[in-house]
Amino acid sequence: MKGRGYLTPAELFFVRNHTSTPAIDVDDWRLRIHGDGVDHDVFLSYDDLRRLPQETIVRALECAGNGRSVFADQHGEELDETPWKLGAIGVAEWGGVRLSRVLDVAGLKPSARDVMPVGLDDLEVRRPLPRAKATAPDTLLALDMNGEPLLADHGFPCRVVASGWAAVASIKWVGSIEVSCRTLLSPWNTDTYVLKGPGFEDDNPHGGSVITMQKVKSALELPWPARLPQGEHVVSGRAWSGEGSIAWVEWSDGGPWQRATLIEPNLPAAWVRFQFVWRARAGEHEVRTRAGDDSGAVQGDHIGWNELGYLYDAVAPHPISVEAVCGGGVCVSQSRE
Ligand SMILES: Nc1nc2c(c(=O)[nH]1)N[C@H]1C(S)=C(S)[C@@H](COP(=O)(O)O)O[C@H]1N2
Ligand SMILES: [Mo]
Repeated sequence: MKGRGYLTPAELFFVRNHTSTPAIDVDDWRLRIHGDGVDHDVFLSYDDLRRLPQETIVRALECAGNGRSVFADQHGEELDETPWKLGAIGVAEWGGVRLSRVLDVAGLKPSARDVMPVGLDDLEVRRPLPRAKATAPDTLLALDMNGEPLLADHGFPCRVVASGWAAVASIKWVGSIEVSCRTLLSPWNTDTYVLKGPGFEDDNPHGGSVITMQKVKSALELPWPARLPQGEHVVSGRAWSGEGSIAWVEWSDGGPWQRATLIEPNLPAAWVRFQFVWRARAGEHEVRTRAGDDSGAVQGDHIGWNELGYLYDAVAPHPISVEAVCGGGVCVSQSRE
């Protein structure tokens, strides 16, 4: 994303599929809304959705497993799930219809409790949203990403965008939505996408604590590990926080924490770009960043263990090896600084 502007281009946006991307013929596709939480079943076509009032919102989507490999390293463990560094996040402008409007077409009952969008991929990936989240003004059934129809990998013809929540709640390739007056469960809010381990409250019948909101995080826009020539560098990065916005970012190469400069825009539930000047001396370094958001949440140095390695929000030591610059047969070494 370095130098790429504020929004993540659709073709560079991370892709996370539990199975493969389904091929959907939009002319045959219908969105079915059903269950005891609505007055009647409805089937909506793509054109029906396009005819409902459209909105656009700029929002981040981040996988709950983002940072897992840093988490595993800090705990000295190996984890089987996807070993993300910090790239499983992107920010896009999403266009589409509020999910609440679509539910209203079917007559959402006051007694409705849970809303479960179901994907058309072969595992039927699905995850229930409590009514309050499903009907929040910024929960969208998105048709467009950055002004263009969704790409197949990102959920064409339509996907949920559940702002601020782990992106598993943002179901792609939605084919049906079940609305129920009872609690709905799926493997993706019982077996996985749940914090399991010592110290987690059990708020789910299978144990553990169901993941909803994302945390405060920051990352450098550098390869992992990075190599840089010795000298002054403008180092850039991005920081983000669930539904909040970022108040400040600091960095350190082992010395005292120093403020980084934030670069507008700084939208809530999206991210902010930051930069700082680093005088890189030859040798092996770890550069750390930490951010704080408008609710007062701050990135710490460490997080406790959870079995599936979710929601790593502690500081990530970014390995950078700095090479001495040689000219005319003379290498400028650290002592010449
Ligand atoms: N139908 C369906 N929706 C899905 C998934 C999936 O496998 N199938 N993966 C989820 C997960 S775990 C994430 S992180 C996001 C990734 O969205 P993206 O691939 O557009 O970045 O989609 C979510 N929605
Ligand atoms: Mo994910």
